[in-house]
Amino acid sequence: MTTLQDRLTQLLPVWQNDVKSFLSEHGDDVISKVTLSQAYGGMRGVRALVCETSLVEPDTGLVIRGIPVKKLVDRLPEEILWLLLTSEFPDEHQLQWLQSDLKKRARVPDYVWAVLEAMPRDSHPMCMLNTAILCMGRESVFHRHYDEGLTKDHYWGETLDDALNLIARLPAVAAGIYRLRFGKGPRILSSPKLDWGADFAYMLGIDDPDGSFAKLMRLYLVLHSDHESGNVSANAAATVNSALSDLYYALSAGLNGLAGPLHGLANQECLAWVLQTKERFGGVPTREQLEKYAWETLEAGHVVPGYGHAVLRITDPRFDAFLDFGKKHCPDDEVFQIVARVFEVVPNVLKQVKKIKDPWPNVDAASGALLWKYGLTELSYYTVLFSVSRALGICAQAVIARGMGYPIVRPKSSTTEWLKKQLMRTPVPA
Ligand code: AMX
Repeated sequence: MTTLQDRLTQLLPVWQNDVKSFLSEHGDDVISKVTLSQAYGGMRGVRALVCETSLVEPDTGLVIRGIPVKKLVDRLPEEILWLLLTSEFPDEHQLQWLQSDLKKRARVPDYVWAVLEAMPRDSHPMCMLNTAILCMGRESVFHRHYDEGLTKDHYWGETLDDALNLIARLPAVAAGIYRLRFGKGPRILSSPKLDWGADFAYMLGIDDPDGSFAKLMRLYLVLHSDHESGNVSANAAATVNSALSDLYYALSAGLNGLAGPLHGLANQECLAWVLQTKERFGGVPTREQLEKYAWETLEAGHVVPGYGHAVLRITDPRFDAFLDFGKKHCPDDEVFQIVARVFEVVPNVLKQVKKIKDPWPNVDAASGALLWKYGLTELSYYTVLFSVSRALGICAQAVIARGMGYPIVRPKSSTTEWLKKQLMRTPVPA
């Protein structure tokens, strides 16, 4: 039976040689140009990064290692982790190995709980999660071995060790934060029999008589796992990783970015917006009421959370997957019904605002309603769930970056003065 370490030892030299010969033939070819608007506009659309784990094109949405995300909805998050890292699904033995390896690494050190318990009670759960990740950094295998003189060809193996340790512990850390921060009672210990996603659901302590909350968590963890490398969290993590900071620093950097309302925090804001409409209209609003409310939001200078995307120009397939789950498991739930109705109304409103490039729902537009239905009603916790999932992609990208020997990230910046000198130069007469 091959372990992840064995398989990557076989695959990495093949990938390295492939890229080496590709570069030697095409190293000077141009793949993108940069306009002044792009330089000022968050580099939108500039193709200047390489990411092997996934691809997001405007008209298709997330594709993980060549497979559209819609075809991955019945897979376990552990299978996705293996896929992200190796470009293959694990066979039955490999999956069992990965699951038992994660179990062996899952114990959260006591000092993490002591630090979390010492934090002010009103700390944001994302701040608690990132604090926990950073304080576990003292255990970084990469860091320790780097200090002992680790050579470059071994960087990826130690980073994989860090990745597996982090991924193994994150569900327990995140569930512990939930129970501590929201007064849910003592921590629930991991169950040795459960898979990674179901165990997370179990440790949260949400009532789940028919097992459908565990199903939702698995789906949630698969859908948020990766979204190529240009988004704020992946990009921040990759940049920090490129400095050979250990994965605890890199993951934390990425998740600090995920905590922003234009990125991962949008799921919290989106459900808040949906609940406001419910309260204001005393139940499921009519289409007319929703349309009016959407305009009011825009006219007040706010975004409609859960809608729009920097890359996508279609309904996010991850939103579709959540909508399908809701239709199956809670079609009569009022909050879910509002989410479905918002989808019927809001794109038509946003289409009328010229500057908005994507009027369609993104992944955050539906997930909160489903969590709410299962009694996970603490909105400020939602980005922590997103984080546990996104750690899969961020960690996989970091291992591959180290395995491929990518250099430190260092794009060039310019001042407005320099740009003006370049672009406003009086043309030389012919
Ligand atoms: N509601 C109102 N205005 C919106 C909007 C929305 N849903 N989506 C875009 N706009 C506005 C932008 O704020 C921007 O206005 P400005 O020029 O006055 O600053 C203008 O339309 C052009 O934006 P864009 O090119 O269409 O999008 P972008 O790439 O700059 O931003 C995003 C993308 C996601 C930040 C934006 O659509 C947004 O703020 N959406 C709501 C928040 C949200 O759902 N975020 C989650 C995204 C997915 C994720 O990371 N989890």
